[in-house]
Amino acid sequence: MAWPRLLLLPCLVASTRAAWTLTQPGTTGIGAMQMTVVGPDTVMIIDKLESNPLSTDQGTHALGAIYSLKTNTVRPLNGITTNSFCAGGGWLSNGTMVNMGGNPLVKIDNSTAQNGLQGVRLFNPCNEGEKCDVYEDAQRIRLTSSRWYPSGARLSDGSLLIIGGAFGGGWTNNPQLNNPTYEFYPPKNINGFNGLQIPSKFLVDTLPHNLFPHVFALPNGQVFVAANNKTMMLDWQRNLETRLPDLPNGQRCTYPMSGTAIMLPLRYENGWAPEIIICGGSEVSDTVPETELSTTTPASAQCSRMVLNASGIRKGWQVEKMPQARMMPDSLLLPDGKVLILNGAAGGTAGYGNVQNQAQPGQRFSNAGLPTSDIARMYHSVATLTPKGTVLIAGSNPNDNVETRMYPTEFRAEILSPDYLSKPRATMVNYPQTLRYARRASATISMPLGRHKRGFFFKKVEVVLMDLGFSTHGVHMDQRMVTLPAVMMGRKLVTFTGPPNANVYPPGPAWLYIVIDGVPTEGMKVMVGDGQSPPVDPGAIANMLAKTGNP
Ligand SMILES: *[C@@H]1O[C@H](CO)[C@@H](O)[C@H](O)[C@H]1NC(C)=O
Ligand SMILES: *[C@@H]1O[C@H](CO)[C@@H](O)[C@H](O)[C@H]1NC(C)=O
Ligand SMILES: *[C@@H]1O[C@H](CO)[C@@H](O)[C@H](O)[C@H]1NC(C)=O
Ligand SMILES: *[C@@H]1O[C@H](CO)[C@@H](O)[C@H](O)[C@H]1NC(C)=O
Ligand SMILES: [Cu+2]
Repeated sequence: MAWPRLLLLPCLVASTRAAWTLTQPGTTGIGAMQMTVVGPDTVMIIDKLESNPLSTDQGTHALGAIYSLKTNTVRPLNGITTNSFCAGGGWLSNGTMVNMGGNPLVKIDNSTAQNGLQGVRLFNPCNEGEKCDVYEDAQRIRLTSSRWYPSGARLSDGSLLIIGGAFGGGWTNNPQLNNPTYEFYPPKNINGFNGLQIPSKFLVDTLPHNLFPHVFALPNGQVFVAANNKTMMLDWQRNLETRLPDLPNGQRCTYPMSGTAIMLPLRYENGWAPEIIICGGSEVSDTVPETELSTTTPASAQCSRMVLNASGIRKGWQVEKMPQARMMPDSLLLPDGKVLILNGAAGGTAGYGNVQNQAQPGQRFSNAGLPTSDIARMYHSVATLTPKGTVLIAGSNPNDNVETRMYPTEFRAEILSPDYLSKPRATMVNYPQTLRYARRASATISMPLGRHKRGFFFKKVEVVLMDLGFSTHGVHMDQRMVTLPAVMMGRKLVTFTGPPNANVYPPGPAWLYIVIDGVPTEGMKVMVGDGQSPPVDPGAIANMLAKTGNP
């Protein structure tokens, strides 16, 4: 990728006309159902077992791959032994990725994936060029119960909350399939459950449309959860559910009425007050039977937003409209504070839209200057911001197995470059490897040459910490942006203060971007907190293994 070098071209400095661009630089080798950034140049992709062209070292169909943003090629991930179909994922405080849940045993061609409904797949990132694979051992490490379509969120102690899902695959959830519980990885002895799953009434009341709930760890230590047209805060430390208002006008936001949810940037200027926005999905009643839903069932254009503090909750959900209705959209936080809403279907088309966070209601949405794609990104498509500041878009496979008819299994990857990448861009030269809570830190930036010569001047420097999250089914688990108070010391040194506590940014991996007059540097990986493993309770693990089957 040529961004840093491009910045040195004087002509580029002179012409700062911003433009978004879209390219198709590579293919993914497997269906891109799940995606998470693992390194500066690497993105993990996870699929189910199907007739993927990419093979593991054993010659079987690959279920996982590492996509290189440098070469736009993939290498297979070995070691996924269970069926990761429709699994969720997240990262622990020590930098290990957890992929959890999935689907039953499947055999295709000469490849077999064991029952993955209780699967826990671990991955420790390595440098590009090194080889690191997925680790699974269901005898030692597994979920308490079957979870197809579970969600996850990293908590303030660095562990993962794993919530919801179904005992088996299907389309719409129902009382027989529903797994209305949550658990932790690693297992905890908490509230009397000693490593076992904890019932959630919310996940009963949100049937039938409650799979892949939208979940965000909040600065108050609780967890926001949205499913169907309902929302709540879960106080996991006390096992208490506090209901929040329903989404207005019948908007439903979780599978199969998939909308997208985002926690807007947590900004130090307003005390890191969390604001949630939920866009798209459906306004069709959840009592309409499956048999009456079709590809022509309209999607919702509604976005509902609410600040999750006392006054915000009193005010309730505020409603605005996107330019287009979208089912199964993806939404991404960009380091410049904008929210990009993309992908999805609205009567069989795909396109892009954009929300500008700071703009006034009514002017907030803009799709001016955004390219459109001729690739339909529908069910089982993904998108993520990359450390480079680009957006990697891949997938779409509304089929049982690899399919070449309409809508085919889509292996083409696209890179969307936001307008800020066509502007002169600083590079981060020095930065901290770890960031401690409320402690000072500093980074050094180097300005593009052309601007230096003219006595480079800028108005605003922002230090932004991002969790790029885990993307699947339009759900972006753990996606998070936190701004940090910063001052410029001279022209190169930026000093800033780490996040105030583990509720504002749970301990674990983050990407640090410095945004100068709206143009972010490349993101650098930092560990927030001490990099230690989350608490491990051998008693809770032993109890869980003793009391739960291994399917
Ligand atoms: C399965 O394995 C057999 C024996 O190695 C081989 O002959 C056959 O071509 C393989 N089938 C597929 C679909 O890969
Ligand atoms: C949410 O959905 C339920 C079940 O269909 C319905 O009874 C309730 O009225 C809805 N809430 C709102 C605010 O529309
Ligand atoms: C809630 O957050 C909003 C937006 O940041 C802020 O204006 C308001 O004062 C906060 N209210 C309370 C009660 O903290
Ligand atoms: C992180 O913690 C998990 C849970 O205890 C453990 O399985 C994993 O091996 C740890 N990773 C590292 C790099 O120590
Ligand atoms: Cu799925």
